[in-house]
Amino acid sequence: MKDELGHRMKQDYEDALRLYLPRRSYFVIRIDGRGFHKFTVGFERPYCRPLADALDHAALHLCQEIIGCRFAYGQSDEYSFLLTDFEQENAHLWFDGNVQKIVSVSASLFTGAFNKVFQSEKVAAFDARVMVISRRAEVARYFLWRQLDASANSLNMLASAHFPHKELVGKSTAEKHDMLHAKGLNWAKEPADFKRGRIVRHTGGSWHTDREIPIFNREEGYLDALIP
Ligand SMILES: Nc1nc2c(ncn2[C@@H]2O[C@H](COP(=O)(O)OP(=O)(O)O)[C@@H](O)[C@H]2O)c(=O)[nH]1
Ligand SMILES: [Mg+2]
Repeated sequence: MKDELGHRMKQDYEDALRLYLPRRSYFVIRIDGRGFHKFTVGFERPYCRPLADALDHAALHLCQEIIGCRFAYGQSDEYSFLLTDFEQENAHLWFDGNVQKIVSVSASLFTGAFNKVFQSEKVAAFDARVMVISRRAEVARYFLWRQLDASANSLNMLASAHFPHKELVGKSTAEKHDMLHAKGLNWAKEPADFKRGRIVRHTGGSWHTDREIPIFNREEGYLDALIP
């Protein structure tokens, strides 16, 4: 009775929403802080280094856990992980590509690792999504897109640390740069990781964070060496 009931429950309800990734492709898992505009109230502006360090720690932890992880890219309150499963004929895909497992375990591992090292009264939460990108050139464009977002975010963060919100609404990128220059501030002189983001990569047998990464579309060799 119990076995029969369990079989029917699984088949009728669990299996109905079991979704699998296709095999032999590129996959990106993106983790993003939930409601971080609120979670970060009172944090250092424009750049909160303890926040970035805790995100890097969590990303490093997840890179070690994900089967087939190639590298990760992080900026603001997010991290993207590239996975592949085509380098060997019998390569394994994490959780056999079970989408619900992949996103829920990714989010919980990242969330747990972050909260363990980040000193705060509040509990941070992260969501996760997974996507399939079949073309290699599109994978590079995905990471370029996130890096362009890092540059735009860091300019906005720097500007909002020095000007009230109402003075910034409707201002273009060039105008924000001009406003900062007028106060003797230069976005270009800000730290590279704040402007461009960070990479977690596997070198010399272990995972490391690279905080001095180039602009992806200026030094194409950098991403080219990371994407299989
Ligand atoms: N003070 C501070 N806030 C940050 C930093 N990095 C990210 N944030 C905040 O995190 C938010 C992340 O944006 P987004 O994911 O779009 O918003 P969310 O939906 O509220 O998580 C930004 O709007 C900032 O408010 C930082 O270094 N310092
Ligand atoms: Mg967020």
